[in-house]
Amino acid sequence: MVPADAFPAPLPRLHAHPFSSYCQKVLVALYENHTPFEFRLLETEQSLRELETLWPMKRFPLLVDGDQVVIEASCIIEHLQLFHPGPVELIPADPKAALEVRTLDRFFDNYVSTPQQKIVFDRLRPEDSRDPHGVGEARRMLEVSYAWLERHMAGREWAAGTRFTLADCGAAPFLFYADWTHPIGDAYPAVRAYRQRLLARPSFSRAVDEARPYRGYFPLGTPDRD
Ligand SMILES: N[C@@H](CCC(=O)N[C@@H](CS)C(=O)NCC(=O)O)C(=O)O
Repeated sequence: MVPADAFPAPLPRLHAHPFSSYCQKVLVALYENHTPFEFRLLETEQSLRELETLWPMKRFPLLVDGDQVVIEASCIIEHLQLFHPGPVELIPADPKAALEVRTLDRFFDNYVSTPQQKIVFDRLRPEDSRDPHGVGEARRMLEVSYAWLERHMAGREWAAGTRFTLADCGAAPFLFYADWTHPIGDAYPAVRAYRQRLLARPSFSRAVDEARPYRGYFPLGTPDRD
């Protein structure tokens, strides 16, 4: 008789890069719950071809778990909670509380990360293909987002209240890079304090440290801090 655990299931495999904000969002979730996983570093041509075979959009992170291929950072975190739950419940069981968490998760993806990436990707374009109008719009959107978040964070520790959730997993890398891209000014003390709390969280602090060797990749120039 072969014991049931003689052939343990393979670990979920994360195709990712440590410097990518969306990958850090998932890494924070994995580190919060000390979830074992295999890291497939997207660096070589072969690793990028492998990604394209799994997901023709070639966007990352991507999780392979058994026969499931899971795309999108938020969905990967939802998947981890369903199939590899740990002590930190990143999406609350209560549906109304979960809706608030998912709403804030959308806020950080769409209104912090998207304009931040617009500015960074514009800098990577050839100079004669840049889009100053779009970059101006992205900077204005970030200002509006900081102002909204300043009011939202008043009296809160984490984005959805007293517990660290999915929303904070994204907020951590997105505010980290947003501040490098379009500084969070003195007019937003609650947002700055929240960013500092996120940086002090062991899960995110680990992700930041693992990404340090790649800081030269940041096309706007890396500030001498964080
Ligand atoms: N909506 C995706 C966005 C992922 C994303 O934009 N990833 C970036 C890295 S941070 C990427 O794949 N960049 C490669 C590219 O744009 O080709 C998610 O939530 O996971």
